[in-house]
Amino acid sequence: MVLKEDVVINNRRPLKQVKLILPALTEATSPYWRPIKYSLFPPLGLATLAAYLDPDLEISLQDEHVEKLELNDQPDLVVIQVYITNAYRAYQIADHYRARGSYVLLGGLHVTSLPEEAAPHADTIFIGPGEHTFPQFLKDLAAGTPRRRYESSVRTLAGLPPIRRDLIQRQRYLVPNSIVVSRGCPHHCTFCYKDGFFAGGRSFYTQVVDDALAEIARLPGRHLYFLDDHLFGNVRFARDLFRGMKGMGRVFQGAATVDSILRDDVIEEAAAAGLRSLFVGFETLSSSGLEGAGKRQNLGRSYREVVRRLDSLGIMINGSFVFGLDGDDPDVFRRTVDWAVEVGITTATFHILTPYPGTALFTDMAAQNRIVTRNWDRYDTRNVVYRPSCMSPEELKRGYDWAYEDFYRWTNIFQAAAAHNSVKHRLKHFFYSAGWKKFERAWDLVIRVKQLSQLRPILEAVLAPVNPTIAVHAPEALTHRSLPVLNDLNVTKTLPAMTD
Ligand code: B12
Ligand code: SF4
Repeated sequence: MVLKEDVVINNRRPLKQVKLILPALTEATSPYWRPIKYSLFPPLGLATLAAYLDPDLEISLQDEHVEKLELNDQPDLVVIQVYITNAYRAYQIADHYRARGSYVLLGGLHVTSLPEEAAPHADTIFIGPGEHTFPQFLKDLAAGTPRRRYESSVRTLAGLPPIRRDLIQRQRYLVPNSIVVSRGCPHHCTFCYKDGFFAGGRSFYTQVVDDALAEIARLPGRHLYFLDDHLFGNVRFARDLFRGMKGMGRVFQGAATVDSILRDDVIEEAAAAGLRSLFVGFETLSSSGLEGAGKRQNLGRSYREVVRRLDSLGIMINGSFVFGLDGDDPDVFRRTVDWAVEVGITTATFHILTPYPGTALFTDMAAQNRIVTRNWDRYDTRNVVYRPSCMSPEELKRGYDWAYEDFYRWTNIFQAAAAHNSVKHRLKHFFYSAGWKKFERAWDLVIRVKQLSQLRPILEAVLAPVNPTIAVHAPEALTHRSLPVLNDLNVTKTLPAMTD
């Protein structure tokens, strides 16, 4: 750790105030602004970096998704996280602070993809994960020799200092307990950010199991959300993690691949440890689409068997689907939605294929002259930024909008919920799916009156086990404190069903 008295910025300003900023991905004025979506997770990456700073410094962490940024201050060091769709906003904030004499750092996914674009807006840029480069920068800064550019090559999570969760305003998020116990993924899908981001070193590595368990133990409450790209990516790690979590009384959500659900009994271990909902990358029902996307781990696997297995363990499914892969025709939307409803997928996340700079997909599309815009604000997987092979861009956009609308129609929510064998699973499916998409105005209200944390017990209750042999105590999770908010949501009458 670097102590504050060692550090002098630009050879003139002593380092006293540090500000970490996550600029908004989508502005609140945009038609796509969904307050609940942007109030789910706190800025974990920045809280991870903050752990390397001297705790005696004045440190603030601001997330523009949940608060208005205070821009009239003059911090000595500004650390900004750049994703593709907040890049222009991030550059604006960076320019603002540099004009005020702050030393500005830019890092994250987009800076790693396009360092030359980011560099003019920063004093120093960072390529790749920051766990090694950021502390190195702090040392160099203390020595008066900070570099313009740092590239990550050392890849380990060993000895990671505890994340500065105290800087996170927990009450502003529905899921303050987000956690990542690994980085990257063992697979190589051509549209994914990960090969580009982790170039120059290992692209999949995990924490030591005991460190991960200690991090979990530090988190208050019961609900956790693992943001790892692939929670089951290392079988031995996953198995040990879930065995260690058994008996902790946690309920959790995470993400994993199709093959890892079918492969062995890790999924049973996860369910026994408290896994209640899983994000699964089905992406497409077409095997040529899978081949084109380099998604070999899905090829030849029975998606129905994946659903059956998760269903039998009472695990809800958030299915991820991509539209616009080469070979997709205008029929793809109906086929996909029909299948998802028929098998009982709980929630679906649809994406328009998006070639992120730095991916193999982007390189191929650019070589074929198929990229139609480089306005990064449009790279949000809701807009068509390339020329699809078997339909027009307008058909793709219309089909994508239709898929969301159709999947979340009441009749389809009922039908998909009815696909489960157990009555309790049907009810949970219904509440989770309807709650996520059908009560938007109620979510807005709860966020506006800053009562989001009151809804956490309800989320935990909906995530209670379907199979009573998997022991956790959901009914107690629903306290009287939740009730005023539930009245606003107009679901009070239905509560007993959620916790039966
Ligand atoms: C949480 C999350 C969100 C949250 C984001 C807000 C938040 N609070 O972070 C929400 C739900 C809002 C979200 C939305 C979307 N997301 Co998202 N999300 C994630 C997720 C699952 C986890 C992020 C995380 O916490 N990672 C863990 C931390 C430790 O890592 P990190 O944040 O990357 O930070 C590290 C480094 O990047 C680096 N670093 C970062 N900043 C800086 C700055 C400096 C100075 C330094 C030194 C280092 C540094 O150091 C940190 C420690 O190593 C990632 C997947 C992933 N595994 O990262 C996808 C991911 C970031 N999302 C992605 C996408 C595509 C989206 C959506 C477009 C999807 C959609 N259609 O809805 C939307 C964006 C909407 C929009 N309008 O743009 C893509 C990004 C692609 C890209 N090239 O930008 C990812 C990578 C998923 C994927 N596999 O494709 N997302
Ligand atoms: S499985 Fe998921 S995280 Fe892994 S490379 Fe493919 S898209 Fe990326």
